[in-house]
Amino acid sequence: PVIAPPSTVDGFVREFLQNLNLERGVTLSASNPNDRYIALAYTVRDYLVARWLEDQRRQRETQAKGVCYLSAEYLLGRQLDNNLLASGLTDIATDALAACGIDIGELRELEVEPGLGNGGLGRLAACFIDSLATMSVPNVGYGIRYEYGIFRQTFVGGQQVEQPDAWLSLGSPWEFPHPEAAQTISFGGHTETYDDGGVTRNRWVPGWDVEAVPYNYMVPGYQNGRVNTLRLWSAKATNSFDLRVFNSGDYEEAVRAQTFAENISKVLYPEDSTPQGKELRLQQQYFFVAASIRDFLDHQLLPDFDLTKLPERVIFQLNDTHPVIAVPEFMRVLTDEKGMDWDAAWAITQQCFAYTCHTLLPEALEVWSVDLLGRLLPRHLEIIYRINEEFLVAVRERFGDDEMRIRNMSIISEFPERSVRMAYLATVAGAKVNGVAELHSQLLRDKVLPDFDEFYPGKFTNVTNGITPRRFVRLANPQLSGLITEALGGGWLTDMERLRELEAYAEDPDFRAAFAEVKAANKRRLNDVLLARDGFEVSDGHMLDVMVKRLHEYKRQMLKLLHIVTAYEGIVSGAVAASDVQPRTFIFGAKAAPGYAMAKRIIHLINAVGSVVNDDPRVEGRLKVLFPPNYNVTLAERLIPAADLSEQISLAGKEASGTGNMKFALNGALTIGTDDGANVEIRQLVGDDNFFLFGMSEPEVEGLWARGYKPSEFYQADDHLRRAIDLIASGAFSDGDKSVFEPIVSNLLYDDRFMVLADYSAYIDAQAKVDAAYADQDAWTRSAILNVARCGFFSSDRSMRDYIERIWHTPPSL
Ligand code: DL6
Repeated sequence: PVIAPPSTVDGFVREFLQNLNLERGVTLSASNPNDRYIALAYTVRDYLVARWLEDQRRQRETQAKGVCYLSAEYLLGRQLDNNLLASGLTDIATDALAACGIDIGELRELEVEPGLGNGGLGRLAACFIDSLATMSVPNVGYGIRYEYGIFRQTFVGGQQVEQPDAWLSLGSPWEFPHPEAAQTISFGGHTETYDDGGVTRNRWVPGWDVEAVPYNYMVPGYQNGRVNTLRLWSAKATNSFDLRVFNSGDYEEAVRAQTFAENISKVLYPEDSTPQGKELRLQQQYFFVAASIRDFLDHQLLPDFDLTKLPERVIFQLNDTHPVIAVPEFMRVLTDEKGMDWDAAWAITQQCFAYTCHTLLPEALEVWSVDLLGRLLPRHLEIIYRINEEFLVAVRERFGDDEMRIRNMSIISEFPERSVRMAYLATVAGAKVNGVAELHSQLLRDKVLPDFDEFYPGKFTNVTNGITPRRFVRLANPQLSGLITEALGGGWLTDMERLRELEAYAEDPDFRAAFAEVKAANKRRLNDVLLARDGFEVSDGHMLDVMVKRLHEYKRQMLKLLHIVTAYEGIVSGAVAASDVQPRTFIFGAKAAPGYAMAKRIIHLINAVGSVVNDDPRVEGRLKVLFPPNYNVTLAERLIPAADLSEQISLAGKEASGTGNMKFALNGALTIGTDDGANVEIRQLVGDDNFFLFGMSEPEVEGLWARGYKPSEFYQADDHLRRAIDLIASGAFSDGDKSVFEPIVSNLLYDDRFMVLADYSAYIDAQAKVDAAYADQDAWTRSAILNVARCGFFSSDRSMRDYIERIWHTPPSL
């Protein structure tokens, strides 16, 4: 048995020094900071590993029902602090390192976060596995160990330039590679029929294969001794070198196959809402789900496991459409490999999968051309055809020969090319389908998949997203956490509804003063971070107005920017005295998909407006625009606790949920937002007095489209709007060159798919209310406290409870 080192400062010191010597091959005095960071990480691992092994042993023995979470993305953030917190070792480790003359804070800063996700979807997966471990629910998270995660963003002349994210270059101490446990994953080839004792069956004769090597990560629960597993797959060539070719002297040819295979897990696709339908992406998707299913069936189950009992043992949760190819793969394994008959296999499949949809944008719903799918996975295409055939027979039985409906519901679409609609396949196969906020789930049923909702009563449900309070409150905001613990005592971090008890404290002037001091301290801390990182200063006395999220037109960073340009134009035109302006610092954080030209132009414009506004003496420093590059989880943890105002301003009906909105509210920022995604629920919980609502509702958006939306009419009708747009068009932010931002201007005036101009005046009015409210600091603080007190609902522990009760039926296994 593995025994954890003693939980004392001495014990920690000994283990740490041993790791420096044995794992890094250096003495303390000869070690460099990276040696020390890695030895520290190994030391923390040493404390967790005994529990991890024990939990795996017990799970194997009890075969309790568990969740296999299939996700192409996990945006984990840094691991060190989280693992120290979970294991209760933070103080011991700090003291132990101090005893060795090392400041643990310096080592913390060396960790490169694994950016294995694009944004909300990947971060949600990371929050969920944290909550499952904290709730002692059996779970393996399965995904891809991309060698390069989300690109590192830099700005050159205000424009985004992408750099590769070589997060593994200094070593990754949190992972356990298992090359000996690699799975062989096949692709290509053809199918054939054969005679199986008088029955004609189909089988796959693949053309090529790769190895999937598992890398295991520990997922410790919060101070409960539980450690679950995250298993990420890395691709390797099956025969690294074809010796024959190598010996013939054709070195290039010999390594070509290796490079080809290893490309599969090379890089994360940096699009979060416009999948490109690239072959490599389908390879990635199949690669990781095939390896995961095989891993589950061959290694997690006992050898004599009765496969008809699978629904009592596992649920595979499909995180968006990326892993949906798992459905035909599971069917293929059960029928072709395990010899189960089709109907029995299908009945099991329909109980073992559930699907979460994370979007309403039609372009984000993945489809794969039949051509490509048939070439890469010919047997899977046959299986999909059969699933569809039987499904459409059932649809006909129910609705008659309504050809329009059949065409609309078919998993195979015919236009613009014959392709497989992965969301439909997931809906047909899944026991449950859920959206990620009340409004989103409603729109999913009513607008995206209405025929399916009618056909499958009870299949659709909602689970509103959540965020882990361990990372986003306790670690990100230690001072606020301390204040809450002083007021409520311990225990709230795993029972966030208890934050309600803070409501009474909102009425206590001493508590309000302490709360305001925490916010001020978080702003000072942010100032230090931004100064060191980017040379930015956060001025005293400024309201911090923050918009951080992926850059996408539907999220409407442009609307935020028009507000800034309006405020600036007011000052420079003399309409408003600078001295009357409420000082504000606007902070943006956003990456644009590298191929998304309009998003990149908007980034350029934000930076351009920033450099003009920040340098204009007429502004008297009362408006400031900061855009720190490379927004990531680490920066979020510093920015969010310092924010006063959270910008959640997507066009109603476009943002599925949002999770940043929850993080801000739980850290005491007030939201200015539309009635979209989880904003709706945040507002319902915190109350209208503590939320700045503006803009069209979803039905109003639909109504305006139906009547015919002409953005130029809004431009003509609104003086402020016209002046702001004219200022951009005049070249004021591009050294007089009118052409630079012309595409943005004409897009707004003549297209404006996301109705920025239609919501502009409501937004400006709401911002005036924000200014007025902020002038009364004490009342603002009271609202901020009420936001914290009333948002416990948005803990991902609650989301997990909802999934468990309504979808998974996987109780804790202690
Ligand atoms: O559910 C997590 C997250 C939501 O909070 C966001 O609202 C949603 O945009 C995001 N979805 C995606 C996938 N595709 N798109 N678009 O990233 O999921």
